[in-house]
Amino acid sequence: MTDTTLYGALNSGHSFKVRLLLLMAGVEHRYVAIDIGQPRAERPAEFRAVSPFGEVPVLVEAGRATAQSNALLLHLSRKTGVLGASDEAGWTAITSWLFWEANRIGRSYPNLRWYRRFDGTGDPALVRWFEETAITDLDRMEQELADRPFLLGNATIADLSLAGYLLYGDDVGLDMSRWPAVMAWLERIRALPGYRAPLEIMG
Ligand SMILES: N[C@@H](CCC(=O)N[C@@H](CS)C(=O)NCC(=O)O)C(=O)O
Repeated sequence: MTDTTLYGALNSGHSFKVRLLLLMAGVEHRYVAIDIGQPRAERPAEFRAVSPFGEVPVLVEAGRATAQSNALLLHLSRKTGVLGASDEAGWTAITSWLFWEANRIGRSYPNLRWYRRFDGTGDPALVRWFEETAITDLDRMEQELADRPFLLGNATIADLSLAGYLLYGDDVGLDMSRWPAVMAWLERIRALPGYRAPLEIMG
């Protein structure tokens, strides 16, 4: 019986990247899918009791709950030795990408996807802004990945973090062929040992 539980949601790339790392690292855990279409107050009491911000993902280990996907990636990578860095400079570089993700591609693309796929009522000016910022962010990643297989050379949690939502492969109204290095990088992530597709593990 495991003392580790991950709460996530089917279409949450933030949850997906954490579950993927748990599976790739072989960490025994229970996964509980939360329906985030439900109002917060109606979600299961078990989840409401542990979720500090009302959001997924939340990881509970031996009774201690932690939120924020990138904090969880750092914690799990340090604990298991999987997809981490070999020295302090490497951890700093990973952390820098994780903060960039939280502020840029982890905000622009998921919001664009939300409005294009799940909620057609978004203010067109807002949706356009998410589209413009997603394009800027993908351009930046294209530049970065043009001359190396992964963000830091070898695969790390920084790759899982930035790729989280992109790995769903949804049509969000962007012509992804504009970013061939990003697309090739996603294929390299899909080829990593233990990789599992989002819809296979998040339901
Ligand atoms: N910064 C957070 C973002 C988490 C987040 O946005 N979670 C969304 C799903 S992807 C959520 O729980 N939405 C439902 C809600 O806020 O009630 C992280 O990286 O974990």
